[in-house]
Formats: sequence, C-alpha cells, structure tokens
Amino acid sequence: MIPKDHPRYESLMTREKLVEGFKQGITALEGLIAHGRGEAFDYILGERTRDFALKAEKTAIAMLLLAKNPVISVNGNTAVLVPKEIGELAKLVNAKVEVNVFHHSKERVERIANYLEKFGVSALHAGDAELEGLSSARRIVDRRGIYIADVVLVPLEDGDRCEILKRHGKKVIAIDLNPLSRTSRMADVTIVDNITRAIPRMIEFAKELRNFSKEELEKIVKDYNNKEILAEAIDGIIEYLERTKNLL
Ligand code: PTJ
Repeated sequence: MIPKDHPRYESLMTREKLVEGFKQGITALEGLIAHGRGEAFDYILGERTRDFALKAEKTAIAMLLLAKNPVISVNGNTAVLVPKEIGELAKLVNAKVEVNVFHHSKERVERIANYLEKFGVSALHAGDAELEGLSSARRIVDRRGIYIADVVLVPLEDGDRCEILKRHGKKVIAIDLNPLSRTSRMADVTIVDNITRAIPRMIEFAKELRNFSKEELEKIVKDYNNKEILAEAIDGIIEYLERTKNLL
C-alpha cells in the first residue's frame, strides 16, 4: 500500500499499475524495464509536459484528424497505463485501436484486447496480415487496421517498426520520453512526454481542433518540424539539469 502523502505517489502508483499488468499477463516483463528507462528520462525533463511536447501533441491531433484511416497502436504498457483515455481519444479523432506487441503470443494479444474491452475499447487484433520487411512480431497486424492505415500513433515503440511503417508510406506519430531513440528520430511527429500526461492532453487538443477547418489543420502540420522539436527536447534536458545544478 502506497501512502497518499508520499512525495512520489503518482510515480509509484504508475509502477504499481505496470506490476499488476505484468501479473495479469498484459505487460511484458521487458515492459517494466522499458518503463524504468522512461522514468529516468522523465526525471531529467522535469516530470512535466514541456512546450516542445505540447507542439507535437497538437500537430499529432491535426494529423490524426486529417487522416483517412488513423490507427492507435496499443502494446502492453499503453494498455494498463491509459486504457480509458485511449478509447476517448480514438472516438474524438475517429481512429481505430489495434493491439500490436513486440513480445507476441496469441494469448497475450487476446488478454490485452479483453482488458481494453473492460474500458469500452474494441481493439482490432485479428493478426491476419503482415508488414513486409519487418522480422519482429510487430509485423503481425490487422487487415482492417495498421495494414491499411495512413497515420499510426505508436506509443512506447521500438525503432524497427517505425522505420518499416514509414517505408510502407504511413505517417508515424511516436510517444517516447527518450528524444535520442531511433524511434524518436524516425517518426514524423515525436511526442517527448510521459504517455500518462500526453494522452489526456491530446484529448483536450482533439476537443479543440475538431472544430478547425481542413486548411487550418493542414497549416499546423505544415509548420511543424520534428528535428527542431527533438533539438528543443534535448535543450530542455540540458536547461533542466543546469537549473537543478545551480540549486545545489
Ligand atoms: O508490450 P510489448 O510486447 O509491445 O512490449 C513493449 C516494450 C515497451 C517492452 C517494447 O516496445 C520495447 O522494448 O520498447 P523499447 O525499445 O524499450 O522502447 C520503449 C521506449 O519508451 C523507451 O525509449 C522509453 O524511454 C519510452 N518510455 C517508457 N515508458 C514511457 C516511455 N515513453 C513515454 N511514456 C512512458 N510512460
């Protein structure tokens, strides 16, 4: 039991969700390690949503609203951290949700889909198509989802699939606290923010941007430069470290 007044209550509760997810066979053991890396980056980013993340989150929503077949890809970490929010976001931007995992078994995919169902989210998971050029299990997709998608939101990704999705002509939006990762550098839009803050903020942007014209949304996408955003994220880390050092 984590006391509510613990200074790191939020962070510890997030860990608990992932541990519970692991016990239920939803989160991969490797997912716990991946979260630890994410936590470390979040720490040196100041554990808050920074301006560069807000710009990327807004652009991501514009891109999803402009898409013909947008898909939100869900893995074992995403499923336990923001299940209800994924459903809400998908509705607002009219996207499909698809289970896609790196550590694959048919049973695990079913378990993730069933878990999402409890939160009212119907996730595609037929695994009836393959993304050519990718050797990891992430190649296994749904014919009605990622296979035909033009824009894919990929939280907590590994770089390989990001590259292949792009080779298949899809636009990729990544959520990754590590601005140096291959995924971050490969994606069209990289949201350097914790998924637990990013998705709720994206829901707010979706409510606002739904009323924008196609031209206004296109302008948001056109004015966006992912390299600049990643550079701002790295500067953000340096600046946070400098400020913290000066407080010693
Ligand atoms: O459920 P599966 O089988 O698909 O497996 C999921 C993991 C996460 C194990 C798999 O995708 C993986 O190995 O990912 P990587 O290559 O470790 O990359 C995960 C990235 O997500 C890392 O760069 C982390 O910094 C980042 N990350 C971890 N937790 C968060 C995060 N980014 C945003 N929010 C987080 N909470």
